[in-house]
Amino acid sequence: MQRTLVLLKPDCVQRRLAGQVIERFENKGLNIIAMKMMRVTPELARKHYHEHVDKPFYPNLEAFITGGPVIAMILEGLNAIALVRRMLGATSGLDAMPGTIRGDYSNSRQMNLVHASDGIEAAEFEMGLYFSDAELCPYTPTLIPWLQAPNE
Ligand code: FUP
Repeated sequence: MQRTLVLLKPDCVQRRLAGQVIERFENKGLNIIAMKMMRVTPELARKHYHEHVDKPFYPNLEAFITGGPVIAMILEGLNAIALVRRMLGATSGLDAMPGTIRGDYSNSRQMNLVHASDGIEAAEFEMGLYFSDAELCPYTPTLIPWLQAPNE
């Protein structure tokens, strides 16, 4: 089992797509173990996007991510980090395959609706940025035996 940090970005909230996106994660069998609506501050944006802070597109990215509420979640599941990234699709909605979240709903590189951690280290770092341990509500879902056979 893995955990990953997912953000429904301001465009996702403003376009009323949060329910449809969350439904996709639930349908796949992922477990929501933390969720909250919040505003990303410029300080948090700089920490989250520390790899991009010096890039020319960063000021626009910061204005976008701080420009409206986001919904932050921690999703848990089998191979969840790579799985959620595949469900999102390529970074730009113009390149993402149909059937992926970005491919189905986004036409933009910046307004690509959803963020998800891209590796184990990033997931640990980002979960710590957005949530305290006390905000996590892990539980054992009753459908676990119906998601994967015991010998897989
Ligand atoms: P991803 O891991 O798919 O979220 O994408 P990246 O880490 O490459 O980029 C982080 C965010 O910066 C993405 F959500 C999109 C945004 N971005 C731009 O706005 N312009 C660019 O030229 C590249 C990335």
